[in-house]
Amino acid sequence: MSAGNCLRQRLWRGLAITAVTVAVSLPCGAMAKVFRSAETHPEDYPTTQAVITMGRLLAERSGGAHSLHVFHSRQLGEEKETIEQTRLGAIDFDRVNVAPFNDLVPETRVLSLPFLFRSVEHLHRVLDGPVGAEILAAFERYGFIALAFYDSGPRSFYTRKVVRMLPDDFAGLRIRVQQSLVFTRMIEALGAQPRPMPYGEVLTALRTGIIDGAENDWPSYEESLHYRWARTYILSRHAMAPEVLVMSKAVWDVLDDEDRRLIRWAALESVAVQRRLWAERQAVAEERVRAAGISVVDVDREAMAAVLRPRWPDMLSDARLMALVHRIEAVE
Ligand code: GTR
Repeated sequence: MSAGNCLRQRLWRGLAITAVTVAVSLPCGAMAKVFRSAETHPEDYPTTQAVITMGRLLAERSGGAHSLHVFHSRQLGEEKETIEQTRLGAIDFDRVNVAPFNDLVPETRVLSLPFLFRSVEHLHRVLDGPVGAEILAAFERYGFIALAFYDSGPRSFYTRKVVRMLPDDFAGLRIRVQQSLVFTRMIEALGAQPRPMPYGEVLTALRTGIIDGAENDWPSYEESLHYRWARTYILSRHAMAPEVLVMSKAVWDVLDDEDRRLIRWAALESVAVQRRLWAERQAVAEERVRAAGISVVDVDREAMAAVLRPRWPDMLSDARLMALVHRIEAVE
């Protein structure tokens, strides 16, 4: 296509999408694209809305040349599957939790460790600082460009039967975890039986009694309807594994520099949106499940931490990663 045609085509696209096309930011030769992004949660969920926001920014700033469609509610599959599809380039973007990445990208294991982050502020300082940047950069070796971390609240256990003492009351219980070695070993260390399975299978497993419990943050516990079957929410707040937005390196590699800059910029812009929506959603989700009559149980978090922290090396199963842990601990 000639440069003139290319420019005209972009302008028309831009005009069709935005009322005022300020600039045609794509250099000629760059390809217009409708990106596909995978998401496990429904459309109104904070992570989904953040990626939709990112797509809107991308469309606006590319003069309408690019757009992004979020396939929410697991339309493209469960997280392990979408990760693989993204690695292959069949899916362009993927928003998942770091836990299903733990086996593939070892550095992410550190972020899943129990009782590592002291507070949400501590987590943000780590993710927004050099350690966060290093972990994002580590994805590239495995076929992904990691663009941003999103918030996920502290994860707590929830069970079908009433559990009061952790770890004592946990012995033998079948607890669903994400498909991650860190979480699997954590459950073993608590004397329970880990049942790694995809998110979309948990509701049926709880309903039919195949598992006795699971663990997640307030918004997931509410949105997934797990609270209807696992009526005891135990405030263990044992992990804060964040969400991550990645892009397929196979797709990234054929983009030009301007598109890459645009994508990085739009992804970072969406972080503030996600954090705000997340804080709101957490409060609403907690309120809804409490109103639905679940029992909320306090636990001795110190006792749990005393059992789990010495097991970190085992959960990481890579001695090199302890250096990252120490750097995180040292972040004020
Ligand atoms: C949620 C997370 C999802 C998914 C889910 C799970 O907190 O937002 O991406 O990983 O947990 O437990 O599978």
